[in-house]
Amino acid sequence: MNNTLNEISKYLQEGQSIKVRELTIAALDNGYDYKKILDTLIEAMDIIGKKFKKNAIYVPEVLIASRAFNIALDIISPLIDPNTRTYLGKVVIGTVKGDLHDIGKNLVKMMFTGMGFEVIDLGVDISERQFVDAVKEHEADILAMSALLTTTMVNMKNTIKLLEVEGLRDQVKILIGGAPITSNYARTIGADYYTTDAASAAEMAKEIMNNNLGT
Ligand code: B1M
Repeated sequence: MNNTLNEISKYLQEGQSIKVRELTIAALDNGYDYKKILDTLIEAMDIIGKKFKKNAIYVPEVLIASRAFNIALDIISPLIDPNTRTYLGKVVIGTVKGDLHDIGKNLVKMMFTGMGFEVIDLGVDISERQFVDAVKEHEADILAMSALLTTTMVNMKNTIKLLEVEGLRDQVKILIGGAPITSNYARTIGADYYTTDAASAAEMAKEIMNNNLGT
């Protein structure tokens, strides 16, 4: 990797969004292919994800790195021809009904985006009907649900039931997470996968798309 790309990577990992913005604009002005810059950004976010997983960095560092990532992405996005843009897959994500916690969900979303997924973020307090309609409308590969309250986790189960009723259950893989969720709970309610953290969620989603995981 050459100097400018190295610097973009370094400043992104440090969460220095002004520097990342300046260098991204300068790189484009100097004729760099936007794909190379995008690869650099994604690789840098991947490093952030790995460090976060190892507890080498914490939530604030991930959030500021993600902000720098998004600022650079906003500069690059208009250059990406929608006809040639390729994604690893499509993810519908949201926090379940009755639950307003979104910090973890946003981290998961950022890791998915960094990994190369197209992410449709429904936000918080998402009903079973909203999840199911979004899966249908966007033909999602993965439905990712987050819950932080013991009182709201049941809405994951209700969403899976509604997917079954609508005949959509076999068309989408379901990944769930959040502080009160366990692998046992995921199994009990018929979700396909569970992960403890945002970086593992993105890695697992990649494996799902590569068909490297059984359910
Ligand atoms: Co709330 N809250 N809160 N709260 N809040 C908790 C969750 C609680 C544990 C605090 C406590 O009592 N010790 C408790 C839940 C108890 C329980 O149900 N067992 C609680 C409560 C009770 C409440 C209210 C009911 C309080 C009240 O009003 N009486 C209320 C509920 C509002 C509602 O949702 N309807 C409430 C409100 C709030 C705030 C609005 C003030 C704020 C949320 C702000 C926001 O999100 N925008 C808030 C906060 C900040 C917390 C704590 C302090 C921090 C949560 C957080 O963001 N953690 C939390 C206590 C705690 O956890 N220490 C607490 C950081 C975040 C990165 O972690 O979201 O766990 P987390 O995400 C992790 C993993 O879980 C995983 O990845 C992330 C790490 O990489 N993950 C996934 C998350 N989603 C995933 C999805 C995946 C995979 C992994 O795949 C799809």
